[in-house]
Amino acid sequence: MLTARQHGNNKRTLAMAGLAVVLSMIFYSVQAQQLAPGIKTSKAVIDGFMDKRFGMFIHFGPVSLRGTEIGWSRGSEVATEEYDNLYKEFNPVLFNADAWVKAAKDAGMKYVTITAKHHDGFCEWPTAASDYNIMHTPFKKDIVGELAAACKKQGIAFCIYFTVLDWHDADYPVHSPHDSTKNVPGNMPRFVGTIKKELKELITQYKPYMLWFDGNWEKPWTKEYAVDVYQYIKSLDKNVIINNRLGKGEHIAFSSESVGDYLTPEQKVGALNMDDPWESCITICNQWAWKPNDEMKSLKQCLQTLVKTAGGNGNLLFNVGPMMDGRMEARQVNRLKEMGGWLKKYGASIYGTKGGPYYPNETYAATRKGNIIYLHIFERKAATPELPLLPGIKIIKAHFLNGPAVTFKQETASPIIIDLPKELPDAVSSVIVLELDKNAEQIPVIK
Ligand code: FHN
Repeated sequence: MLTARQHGNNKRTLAMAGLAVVLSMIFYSVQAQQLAPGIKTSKAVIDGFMDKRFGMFIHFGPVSLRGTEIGWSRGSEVATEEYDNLYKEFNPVLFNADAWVKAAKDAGMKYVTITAKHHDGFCEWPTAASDYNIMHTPFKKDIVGELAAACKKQGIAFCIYFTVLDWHDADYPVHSPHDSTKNVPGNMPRFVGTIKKELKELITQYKPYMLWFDGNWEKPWTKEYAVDVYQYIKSLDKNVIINNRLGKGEHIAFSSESVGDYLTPEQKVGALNMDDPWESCITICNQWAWKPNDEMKSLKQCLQTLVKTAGGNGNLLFNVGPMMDGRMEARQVNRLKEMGGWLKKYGASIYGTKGGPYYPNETYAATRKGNIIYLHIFERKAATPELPLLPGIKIIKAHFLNGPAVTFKQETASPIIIDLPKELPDAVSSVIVLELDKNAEQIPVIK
């Protein structure tokens, strides 16, 4: 039986808690929906990111024990209770951060992005925010920390994937994308506090070059939260790059709802865009997390995806899903090595270039740097392919990159004709260097 004083205390506690929620709602609702001036990541930092052109995405977690999709298979192919207890048997004893980073470097990748926390809420670093983390598995090693250290040691940029939706956290009101009866009232102000705590750990302990946010499409997440979190992140590190999935709205175009530095088309090559920075995220197989015998893309598909992405003025974040024991599949590592072999020969036509001036198509794509256009020929559909004319620009000479001269015809009012040899130097993508009499980067894009 409560005494009058206890009863009074309880009422005061409840009133205080209610007041705290109301105040936080007022804070978010009146807080400027725009970022404070001068807080955006600088153009110089973004330009440096875009020069890298090619990164590794890694989707990994206890779900690899089932070979089903990370997050999404929770409560569908894998019962929620079973999914949420996989961590108790998660023991990727063959995880070797140096080997993962080497695989990325051998592929010619310049950055690595790991799922530190996906929608299932499992944290791959020893967070103080919850016990649902790697230190409470049989493995007990900091996957995020070891990967960060390996990236630093091997001179490749370390990046972190972090989701703003967490179907496992009781404070996040959506508990399943498959069954809304499982959803709960939650407590978003407290949830945002938790993710700020997690982000502070990740940013201060591992110093990521870029934060790849995800999960911005569900109702509980708002632009106000996104502005608050973006500004909070910038208070910790003004140079960390943040993708546009922190804010609301589309992934492939900026809008008034956007918060973040670059666009994120998914599972497709983004459209040619010389104004907004963008990065396509695409899987080397079909699933993001590891799936036994998943269909893997051919070298032609992989390389032409990279070239078309660069041709569109974008980056490619190419995903692998390591197996439950911590190894990447040998076939995926080999495919990446083949990509690296091509980039060793022709990387000058990808890294540090701009896309265009021609729109990529099924026959060719173009990148450019200084007074050079790199023309990427995917296949010899015609002996003499035509290029739209370049008004006021003269091609001084043409040759295969690291190869023989190429004959061409350029007349004032006609398309440019390239004379291809019977055999192209590369079966997947051959690169022709067009040396111009003017700066190629100033040419307006040409349909
Ligand atoms: O739901 C996620 C998905 O699991 C994966 O992480 C991709 C990667 O871009 N993003 C979301 C789907 O858009």
